[in-house]
Amino acid sequence: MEANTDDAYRSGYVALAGRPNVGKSTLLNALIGEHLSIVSAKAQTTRERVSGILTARSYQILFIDAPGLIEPRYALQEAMRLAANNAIAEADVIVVMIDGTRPETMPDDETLDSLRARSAPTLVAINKSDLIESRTQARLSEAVDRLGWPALLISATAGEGLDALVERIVPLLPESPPLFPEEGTATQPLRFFAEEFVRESCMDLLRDEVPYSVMCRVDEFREERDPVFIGIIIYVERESQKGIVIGRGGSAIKKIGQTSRRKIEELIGRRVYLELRVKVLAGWRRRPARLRQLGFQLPANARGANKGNNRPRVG
Ligand SMILES: Nc1nc2c(ncn2[C@@H]2O[C@H](COP(=O)(O)OP(=O)(O)OP(=O)(O)O)[C@@H](O)[C@H]2O)c(=O)[nH]1
Ligand SMILES: [Mg+2]
Repeated sequence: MEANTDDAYRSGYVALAGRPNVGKSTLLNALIGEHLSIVSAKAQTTRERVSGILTARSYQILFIDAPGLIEPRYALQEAMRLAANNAIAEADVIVVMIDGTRPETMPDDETLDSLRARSAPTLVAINKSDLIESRTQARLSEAVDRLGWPALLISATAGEGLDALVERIVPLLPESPPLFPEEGTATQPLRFFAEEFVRESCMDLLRDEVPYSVMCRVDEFREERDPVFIGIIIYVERESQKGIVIGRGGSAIKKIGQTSRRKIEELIGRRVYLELRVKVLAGWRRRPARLRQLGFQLPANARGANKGNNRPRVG
């Protein structure tokens, strides 16, 4: 992709902002050409920002895939919303994504106001163009017109419109030498990806509330061994969920291990021995202090387990 027509080298941060499930992570992966950010058919998959670097002869873009823009109802969602807000606050260019098959996946008015207040160059990417039906067209055009930003149709899964999107972004970036090394696409450590790939398999293979109660943490990582030894703890919130993650005779955890090991091996290009263990960390999603210990950044006034509306809610 070569989009810059003037001589200046351009480089900057581009935030992918949008409601859950509109395809932000799929787009990040498609733009970078690697599986960096986990994707699932379920909403609220991404919990922390994931960055990918796209380097070309005349520009370098750091794309930030962030959690979906949600109305937080408990502590983990507050951390997710903060991560999304921070990505928007740091961006040189904002790409607001909507799911073209569901015009109602527009960010809410308050969010739109705060995006406008940022007054950063903003584009709208209408995703899932491969699925948009003609009867949705009118409603979609009306919704997009109301946004008032230039809009492009894309399909992250089919790879359509992605070159055009990059071509629109590049002239909006500041003139700057590359901000990151020119080789390499990821900015996060291997451990992060190992944890995320196990969680992605959990999102795929487990149902209802269970995948939302899963959190993965590496507790042993031995790169000097062959195969590389990676020990990961899968935390759940309740004893009953532990049984579900393990499955009858260990069948579920075996499947989770097989699928995630393959993804980790592909990323690091080496054979991996993956050891998974399941532990209960009671109600971790609703406990701000616990979440901070686990490395999540929360707003100063994050609500605790007994305050506010803490009904479990997904999607
Ligand atoms: N048909 C079609 N499906 C898509 C497209 N882009 C993404 N999807 C699907 O949409 C679902 C959600 O994709 P994600 O990339 O996880 O969405 P997200 O916006 O990152 O979601 P959160 O992390 O929950 O905020 C997945 O099942 C994707 O395969 C597209 O262009 N066309
Ligand atoms: Mg995502």
